[in-house]
Amino acid sequence: MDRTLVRRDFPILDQMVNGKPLVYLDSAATSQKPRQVLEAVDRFYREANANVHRGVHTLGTRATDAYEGARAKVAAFIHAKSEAQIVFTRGTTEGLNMVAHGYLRPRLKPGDEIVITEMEHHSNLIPWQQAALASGATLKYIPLQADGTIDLQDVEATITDKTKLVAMVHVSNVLGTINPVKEVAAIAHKHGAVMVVDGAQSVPHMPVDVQDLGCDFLAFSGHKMMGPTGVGVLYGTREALEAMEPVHFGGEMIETVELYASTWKEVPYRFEGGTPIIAGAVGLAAAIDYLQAFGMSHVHEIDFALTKYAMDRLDRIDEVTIYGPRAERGGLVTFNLADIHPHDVATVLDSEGVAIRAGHHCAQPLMRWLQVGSTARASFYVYNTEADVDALVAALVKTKEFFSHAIG
Ligand code: C6P
Repeated sequence: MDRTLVRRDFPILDQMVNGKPLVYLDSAATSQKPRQVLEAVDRFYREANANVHRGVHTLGTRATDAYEGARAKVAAFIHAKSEAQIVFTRGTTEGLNMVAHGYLRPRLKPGDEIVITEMEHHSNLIPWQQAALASGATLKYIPLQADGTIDLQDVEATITDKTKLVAMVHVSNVLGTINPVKEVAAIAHKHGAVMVVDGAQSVPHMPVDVQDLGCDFLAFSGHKMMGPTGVGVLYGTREALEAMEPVHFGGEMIETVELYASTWKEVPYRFEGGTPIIAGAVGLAAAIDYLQAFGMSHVHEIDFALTKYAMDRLDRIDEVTIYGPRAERGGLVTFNLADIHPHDVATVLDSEGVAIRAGHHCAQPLMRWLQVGSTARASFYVYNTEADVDALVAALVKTKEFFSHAIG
């Protein structure tokens, strides 16, 4: 596939920022959207917009078909056994909170354990922390190795028969670490615990097969995989979803409502209270089509090649510290430049048209583990090229010069 043609699919990339061509290296925060997705959402509103599962009229049927078609597409994309295992959510954060509130809290007792790692995004940390605080359960952390990976022996040592739930990020949004979630799921299951995977950074960038991983729940966000903001997915096994309570009550999710009691629709509809995210799901389906035209293995190869190229180039700049493992990793590189504050780095880079993220990346415990307040991060997707990395490196060299003059 010709990568310069790929770029043409993303109209937003074709612009000048601060007088320089835009170089977008912040896809881990949110990805850009190809015109195929923009057109699918536009077409939906122009030709099919109606509420779903209610109207008997033609538009209602069109909208319902489009929405349920998107569900089937997502199921096939992550190799779920059935579309009934796909719950549309607002994103990863909402999916993880639904599991914490609907699945974990009702069965958590004092003395039970929840196991996570020190590299978790706040969205895969606070819901479990709050569940532990509310119930008297203990939150335990699998420690990190010096290179930002986890050791399966530590996993074995941390998960016990008291563990009710293990939650782990598949690909770290800071370190790029790809965690062995399949092996961890097997250990969790040996102890009767359920396995929750935060797929926010994996599903957009590599093949993910939920049956092969053996996880009970997996959450991800559409906006990080070329889909619209405001749509995400919670996958669960049939058994896990049947055991989960709804957390959003109202229209669409009920079977019968009496004055003092109600019953719920079958899974997954009982989890989608209110008018669902219809156009978002349609856009996500178009994003999946777009990604599948590449093939997810190819997406992963492109991201990793760019990351490796970036790490090689960054290594050549004095005083750049790169965090995370070097070999197997996701499509991002987190770094610091001397003791220049990452926000200053990002600001100078922006003046050169280069968009990166700076901050704690919603992973404050991990920042403490790295012994830094914040970091800079460049993240890649299939619309990026080596030229973008070269622009990043050139802008960083300028940043370093700028600050050495300013300080000197
Ligand atoms: N990380 C980043 O720049 P939401 O906001 O619900 O779509 O995704 C939350 C989330 C959960 N887990 C991981 C591993 C993530 O990376 C994210 C989002 C963005 O790294 C915004 S902080």
